[in-house]
Amino acid sequence: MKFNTKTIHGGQKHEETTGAVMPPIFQTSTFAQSSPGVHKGYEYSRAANPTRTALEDAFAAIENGTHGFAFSSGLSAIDCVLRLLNPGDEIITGDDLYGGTYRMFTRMFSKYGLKFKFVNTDSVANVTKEISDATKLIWLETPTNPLMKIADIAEITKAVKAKNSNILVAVDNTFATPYLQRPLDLGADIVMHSATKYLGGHSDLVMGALMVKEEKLAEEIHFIQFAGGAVAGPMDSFLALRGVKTLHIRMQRHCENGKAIATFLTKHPKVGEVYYPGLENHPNHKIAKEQMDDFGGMVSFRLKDETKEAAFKFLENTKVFTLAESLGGVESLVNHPTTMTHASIPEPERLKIGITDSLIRLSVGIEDIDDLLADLDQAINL
Ligand code: P1T
Repeated sequence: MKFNTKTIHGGQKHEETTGAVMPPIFQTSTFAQSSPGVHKGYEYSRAANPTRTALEDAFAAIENGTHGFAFSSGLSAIDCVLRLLNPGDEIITGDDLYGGTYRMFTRMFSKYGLKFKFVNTDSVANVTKEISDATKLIWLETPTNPLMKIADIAEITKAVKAKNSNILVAVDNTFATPYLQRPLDLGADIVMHSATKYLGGHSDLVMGALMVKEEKLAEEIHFIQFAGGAVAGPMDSFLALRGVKTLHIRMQRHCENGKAIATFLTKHPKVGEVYYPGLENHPNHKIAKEQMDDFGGMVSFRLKDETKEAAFKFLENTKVFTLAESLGGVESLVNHPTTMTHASIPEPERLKIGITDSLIRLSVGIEDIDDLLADLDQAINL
């Protein structure tokens, strides 16, 4: 199946008892057994629930995996991956990550003996030179949140596996989605999503996803999902599946609007730096062009007036863009990373990589582009 068919049909079958075309919301915690241990494949909804199964099969299909897993949040999906490791293991990851991911790495898992090395993952050598005997996981975000850096998934995976084929490579594919890039096809072992974002697509749920292609890894992840218990509920699974079915047409418009806005911003006399991998002057544009089918709907930028006051004036005055955390919904959002999504990163770390008070992040929605451009223009010119 082509991608645009997979989003709708991938892993899906009609419900057996009624023929319902869409999977019903099996809002139940438990399932009747005719004799102890004798049941119809479902026992208890933490282990599995039919609505979640339908979603998990769709998740696997769209990332070209064999197994998908739906978690109660993106962070609980990341938490699951880290639980594959043991005290003393090392993780090499990006220096630009979603603030909550950084917080989980540094403040939750460091105290259990995991060691994190943060490098700029837009260079393969930066990653490989940090590999030691203790390295067990490479965690990539690409494009990164919020600076839109690109990591070369295929080259990093090849170089890492050449050093030690047991090191796992995991990719947070939240910003790109499988519409734009498919990390499992590029050699990665695990794909992770905050399904809260583009996969769900309507800002009406919080959910995480993992997709893998290898049986043993799938078994380990299923064990942690079941034993740890951070599962997605039936109602949210239904909503996320409904979202996935339109991923391709939403992404098409997100990309068109994102490109138009990035181009508009680069030409605006009051705008400074613009961060969008589709721009030819983006430092990683070449690899972005090879790795991604288009460039997505996330755009970061700075006003030329780099004061916090100027940024706040803009952020308080957009009318179509809503000032809010999150991204990837049909509606356009604007965010101030230093005070919102990345506030949990200590200031010195943020400043080192350029997450300063002047940085503004847009999640470009699928509204009419004329309204979006007019809104940005009026707020910039205030
Ligand atoms: O919020 P949650 O569903 O738990 O997902 C966490 C997460 C993981 N990875 C990336 C790349 C993310 O962007 C996020 C969540 N990010 C936001 C809420 C945000 O506004 O950036």
